[in-house]
Amino acid sequence: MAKINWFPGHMAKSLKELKNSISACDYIIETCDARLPLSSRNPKLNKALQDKRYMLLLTKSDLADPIQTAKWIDFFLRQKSDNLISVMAVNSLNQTEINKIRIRALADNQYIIDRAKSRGRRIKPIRIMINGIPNTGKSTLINGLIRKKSAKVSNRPGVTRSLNWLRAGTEFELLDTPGILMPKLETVAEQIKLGISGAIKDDVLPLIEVACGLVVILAQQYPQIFADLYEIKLNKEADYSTWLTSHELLEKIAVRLNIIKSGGVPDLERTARRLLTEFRQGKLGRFTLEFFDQEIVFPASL
Ligand SMILES: Nc1nc2c(ncn2[C@@H]2O[C@H](COP(=O)(O)OP(=O)(O)OP(=O)(O)O)[C@@H](O)[C@H]2O)c(=O)[nH]1
Ligand SMILES: [Mg+2]
Repeated sequence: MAKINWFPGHMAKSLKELKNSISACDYIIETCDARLPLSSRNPKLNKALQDKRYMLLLTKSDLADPIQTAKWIDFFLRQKSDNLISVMAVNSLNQTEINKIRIRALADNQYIIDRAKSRGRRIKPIRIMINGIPNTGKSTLINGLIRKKSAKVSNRPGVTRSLNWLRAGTEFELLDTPGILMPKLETVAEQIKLGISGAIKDDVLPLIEVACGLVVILAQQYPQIFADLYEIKLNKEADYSTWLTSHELLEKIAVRLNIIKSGGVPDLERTARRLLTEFRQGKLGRFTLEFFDQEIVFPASL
């Protein structure tokens, strides 16, 4: 799989602006995708902002495997530090869950309110920067916290293109920021997982390979779903970590869904698109793509 490089101009510009804005913020909420909590973090960005206290928020938890999400929260809680104050998971489409985030963010910053009170100063809203890689639900979270559809949201990555302050009542001022990916993605596995999750623009992705990557993960971690969703029985002897076997499985799915080109050939491009769309919408079920206690074996480069 060729190296993907998707670091458009607005990301480079925003990275600089984020560094400049950080001193005006009291706290950070870093969003990452609950289905791939390591690969969906940007170490470069975190290094630039490292001195601020922050909450790590695993978003889209309604799409992730709940058992694995609980394990990941535990994993990050064990890494708590002076800066990493809270670790939570959220379905940002659910207002009750958003309210829990609001309460935790207030509690984490109560000391600022207490300090202002003790000095007889006016209590100002807590200023929170929301950052994270593209499409991890930053703008959605902000709209939930301010209870208005003010920030633009879309199922495509790279929608927010500039920094934008929004007021949430008297409690918070929230800085919506553009999602910033790493300029270079290191491994095939990382590219595949980010591609599946929707963090990289589909136009720059080899969709068939990404869909094969999804098949590889599902066949290793959730093999039962092939029978449940497509009535395909996996061969227990087969090695589903290769491009060849995953291609074959994708072809079987195409046949099963009757996605066929003229001449009776399975249409892999359309099948890949359909599989990825349904996965991202949660229509296939709740799945995690990355496991802290198990390695997925991915195909080597093509
Ligand atoms: N199922 C589910 N979908 C979510 C959740 N949070 C956000 N979304 C969806 O994810 C997509 C991306 O959300 P945005 O809020 O635009 O993401 P963003 O991080 O602001 O993206 P950029 O501005 O491109 O960096 C939208 O289709 C949202 O509806 C969640 O917790 N669960
Ligand atoms: Mg956004």
